Amino acid sequence: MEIFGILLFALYFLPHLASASNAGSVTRHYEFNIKLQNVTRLCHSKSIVTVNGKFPGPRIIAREGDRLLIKVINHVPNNISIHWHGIRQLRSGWADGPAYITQCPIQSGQSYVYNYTIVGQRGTLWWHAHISWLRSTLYGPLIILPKNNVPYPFPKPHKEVPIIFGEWFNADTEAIITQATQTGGGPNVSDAYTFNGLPGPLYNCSSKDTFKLKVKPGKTYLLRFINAALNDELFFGIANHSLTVVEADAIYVKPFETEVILLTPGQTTNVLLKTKPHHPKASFLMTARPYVTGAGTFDNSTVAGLLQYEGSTRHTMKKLPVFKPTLPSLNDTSFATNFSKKLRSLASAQFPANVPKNVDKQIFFTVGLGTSPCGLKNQTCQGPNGTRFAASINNISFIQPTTALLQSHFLGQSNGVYNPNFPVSPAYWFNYTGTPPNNTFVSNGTKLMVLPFNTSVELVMQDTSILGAESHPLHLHGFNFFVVGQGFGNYDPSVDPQNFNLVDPVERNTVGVPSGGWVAIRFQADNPGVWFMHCHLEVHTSWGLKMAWLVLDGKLPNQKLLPPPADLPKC
Ligand SMILES: *[C@@H]1O[C@H](CO)[C@@H](O)[C@H](O)[C@H]1NC(C)=O
Ligand SMILES: *[C@@H]1O[C@H](CO)[C@@H](O)[C@H](O)[C@H]1NC(C)=O
Ligand SMILES: *[C@@H]1O[C@H](CO)[C@@H](O)[C@H](O)[C@H]1NC(C)=O
Ligand SMILES: *[C@@H]1O[C@H](CO)[C@@H](O)[C@H](O)[C@H]1NC(C)=O
Ligand SMILES: *[C@@H]1O[C@H](CO)[C@@H](O)[C@H](O)[C@H]1NC(C)=O
Ligand SMILES: *[C@@H]1O[C@H](CO)[C@@H](O)[C@H](O)[C@H]1NC(C)=O
Ligand SMILES: *[C@@H]1O[C@H](CO)[C@@H](O)[C@H](O)[C@H]1NC(C)=O
Ligand SMILES: *[C@@H]1O[C@H](CO)[C@@H](O)[C@H](O)[C@H]1NC(C)=O
Ligand SMILES: *[C@@H]1O[C@H](CO)[C@@H](O)[C@H](O)[C@H]1NC(C)=O
Ligand SMILES: *[C@@H]1O[C@H](CO)[C@@H](O)[C@H](O)[C@H]1NC(C)=O
Ligand SMILES: *[C@@H]1O[C@H](CO)[C@@H](O)[C@H](O)[C@H]1NC(C)=O
Ligand SMILES: *[C@@H]1O[C@H](CO)[C@@H](O)[C@H](O)[C@H]1NC(C)=O
Ligand SMILES: [Cu+2]
Repeated sequence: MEIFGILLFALYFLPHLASASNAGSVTRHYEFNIKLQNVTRLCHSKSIVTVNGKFPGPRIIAREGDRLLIKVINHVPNNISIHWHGIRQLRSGWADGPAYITQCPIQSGQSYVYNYTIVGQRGTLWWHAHISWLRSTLYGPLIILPKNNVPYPFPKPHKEVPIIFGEWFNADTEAIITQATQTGGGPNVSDAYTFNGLPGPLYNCSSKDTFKLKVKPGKTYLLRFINAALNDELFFGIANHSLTVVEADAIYVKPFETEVILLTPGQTTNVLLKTKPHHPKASFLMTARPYVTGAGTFDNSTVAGLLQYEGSTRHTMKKLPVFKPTLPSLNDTSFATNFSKKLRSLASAQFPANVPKNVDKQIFFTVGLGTSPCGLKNQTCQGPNGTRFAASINNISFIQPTTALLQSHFLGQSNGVYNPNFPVSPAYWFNYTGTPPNNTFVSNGTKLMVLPFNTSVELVMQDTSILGAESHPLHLHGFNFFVVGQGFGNYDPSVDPQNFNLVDPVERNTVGVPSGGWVAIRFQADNPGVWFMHCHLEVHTSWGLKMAWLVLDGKLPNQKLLPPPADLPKC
């Protein structure tokens, strides 16, 4: 059974899969040893936090319906927690992973077994650290194959290849976010982007670290893309080859062809790549570079990998011409808009789009940047006009508690930990995408939005231009949602809902709030627990662009959060 024959590490996990191929749902055991490892890129060697010494981390491969038991053992000085990005975690919120939301961190020398079942999901997801900026090196694919003998709703690919985008920093990312928190300014940007940990030939001292996709002519490959970059949305393309998008965030979509894809951090997508019918006398670069809407400095570099047709000898390959793809310009918002409009649920009998048709609770969030006072006596900070950068939802910049929210809720000890009064709309109206208000200060707190079990929610997220309009990829834990509408300027509740798509909207877990615009989503709050929602640009999360939902238990026994596992870490 050769599924991931092309890439490194494949053999390591194939036995797990093979052992399950005849049975129904199985339990799969993994051990994640969190270790330091010296890794060199761009001629800079540094000690990074890894899983089992691998960078990027190992793949988890499972089937829909399987139970996963992943024992995470912390051998490093840092506190650790791991999030299984996009997994629904039905009634198993204790295994979701965000530090101080669903669990206290796994401290040095401790371990914790993440225990959950994959229900009704198949496709490409991923796992990553969910504490501070450690996900810069702690990440890897989480691949969910359909149940045995259930085919894909597209032709069976010849091979499947995960391609995970990352961001490489020569400096220690923990030092970078610590420094930014102290100064109040923007954190230093990365030195390179990577494909499967490799920056490629367009960077100095990096040609030997190039991702190569070796293909045969006349075949179809399933490429499983993941954007694990810390702070950047990325365009991607392959020279002279078009891509057919078939899935987004582990949900099948109506196939469409495109030269370029755009992924925000946190998003995943599966595409089919049809190779040329005959051996071309050329090699082809695949590249990725950022889509940027904000005003700050950013890493404007380009990662490249090679698409090589097998059979050419090393000697002839050297002489072949190499073609480069053309990517949209760094600020191409019209590409971003058109691309997101092409994404539609398959909405078939087998894979229906169960969009909530009636809305129990309508919610309006403003999302964006602002400032907070420097707070250092007689000093100025490095944010705008001597302030600190901050970010907020409905003007509330989230303050991380010192104990886990889910635990304090479950034990009835939420007093002094959080307030259950997150506002359903901003305190006052202003022209969200117009001239910024004079006062850019945000307020702060640890507030939760409480939802009775099975509430159907419509949430409009409105970008603000307080420090300049900017696209924010919002990620919701514990649920998928349907993206029913989007637009530019201020959302108009009397006009815009008429254009909502309730038939085949894309279903996903991370959506870009358009720069200077809004997006409307719907979801059914059918999963009891505390669920984090945050911008997946790590810098904005650090500045407070995050909040949490508390979904209460339902009446029936199977509508209640299960009790915490015995080894749940303590603060
Ligand atoms: C990493 O490199 C440093 C300095 O060369 C060395 O002291 C350390 O033992 C290395 N760590 C590992 C895990 O190899
Ligand atoms: C995993 O969770 C399930 C459901 O709560 C429980 O029955 C099972 O005992 C757990 N397994 C382990 C190894 O903790
Ligand atoms: C960030 O960049 C500045 C300017 O290049 C440098 O002085 C500083 O040391 C960097 N910070 C970290 C944590 O690497
Ligand atoms: C790459 O190296 C060349 C020559 O050493 C230097 O001029 C150039 O600035 C370097 N580029 C980057 C991005 O570091
Ligand atoms: C990236 O930014 C640097 C510094 O602002 C600039 O010199 C360089 O031309 C830019 N490169 C690209 C490819 O835009
Ligand atoms: C995008 O960037 C180009 C080149 O830097 C600039 O000329 C153009 O005005 C920008 N477009 C937008 C919409 O900001
Ligand atoms: C702050 O500055 C004021 C006026 O310049 C000075 O009187 C005061 O002592 C300073 N306070 C501290 C803590 O340095
Ligand atoms: C900073 O101060 C300038 C000049 O007073 C003002 O125009 C600008 O809006 C201020 N920016 C912020 C973010 O407060
Ligand atoms: C908001 O500001 C924009 C940009 O200045 C302007 O075009 C728009 O008319 C304003 N909207 C309202 C409702 O004032
Ligand atoms: C902002 O400040 C300017 C100049 O001080 C003033 O003219 C304007 O009315 C203020 N705007 C608001 C919304 O307070
Ligand atoms: C929260 O807001 C209060 C009141 O404005 C302020 O004193 C405090 O510094 C803020 N805390 C943080 C972490 O920004
Ligand atoms: C790890 O987390 C615990 C519990 O929140 C905290 O007390 C401790 O200071 C943290 N340690 C480190 C190294 O961050
Ligand atoms: Cu953001």
